[in-house]
Amino acid sequence: MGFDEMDVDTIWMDGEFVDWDEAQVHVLTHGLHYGSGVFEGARCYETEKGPALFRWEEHLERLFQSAKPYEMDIEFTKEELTEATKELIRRQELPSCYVRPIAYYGYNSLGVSPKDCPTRTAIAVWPWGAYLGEDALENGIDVMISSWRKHSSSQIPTNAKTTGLYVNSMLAGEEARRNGYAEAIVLNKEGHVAEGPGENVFLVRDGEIYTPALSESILDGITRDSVITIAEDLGYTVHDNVSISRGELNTADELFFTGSAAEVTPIRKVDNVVIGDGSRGPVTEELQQKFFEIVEEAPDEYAEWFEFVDIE
Ligand code: PPE
Repeated sequence: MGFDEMDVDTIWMDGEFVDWDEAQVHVLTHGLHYGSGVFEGARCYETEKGPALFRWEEHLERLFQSAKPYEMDIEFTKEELTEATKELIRRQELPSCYVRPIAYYGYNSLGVSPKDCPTRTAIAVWPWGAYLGEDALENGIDVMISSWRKHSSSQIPTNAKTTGLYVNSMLAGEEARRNGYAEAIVLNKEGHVAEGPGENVFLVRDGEIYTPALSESILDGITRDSVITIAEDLGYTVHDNVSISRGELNTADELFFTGSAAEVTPIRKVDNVVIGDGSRGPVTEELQQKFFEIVEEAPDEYAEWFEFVDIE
């Protein structure tokens, strides 16, 4: 995201709509020093029925669940956060955008214990195109297996979307890009395939679909869940409770990433190994097309996935 290309001037902070330039925190903010924030990333799509937040309920639910292990009390209700988000989208007149809610321990006393630190909450929205580039959606990307392992869920709750976790994602992603790859795949402590730095990973073999189990120290991705549902609705068998070994990536017919930002992105190479025929595979293409058709049409069949912004 380049901040200069943004056409956004308002951010919601702790109940107020503030100017972009005023949306600041104190340098002794707890979350800055210790990574004690939880956040979400969702998309608002320009559907044929108007702008709509995609799977917003699930994103809000995960935000509140993420706060739990950190004993963080988000001082706003889901309804208030929903209204704030819709109002931000209306005010900036954005037909489609990315939505980033965050809750974090703010400034009071410093020290690892967040005692007496207020929980602060903010929401920003901005236009965000294809996460890994338009070309990536069609032609796929080259990824490397990171030399960094993902933290284990016995070390930190990996199913909570916590800001501090993302230094691991940063290390893995930057290592990949330094080496000429678009993105990384990160193995977990056991050496099984976990996920990307900001994506879940799927494998297609002999017409069936596989994705690592939630017990593999991954984020319970909402796009992962959407794609599983779409695949099953299309008649595919999906194995979402399995371990996947590194070697299985090489021999897969197809691989792809999912994520709110990444949507459905094909993977054409892992390290230097060509996956399938080295382009977007037919199953990936079918799922991707269906995914984009759904977010474009907001069909009745998937009505519960959409929260309309109600622009006048
Ligand atoms: N794993 C990780 C580690 C992750 O960060 C994401 C989302 C996913 C899986 C997919 O989850 P979901 O979005 O619910 O399908 N990554 C977000 C952050 C991207 C960023 O660069 O920041 C996202 O896609 O919004």
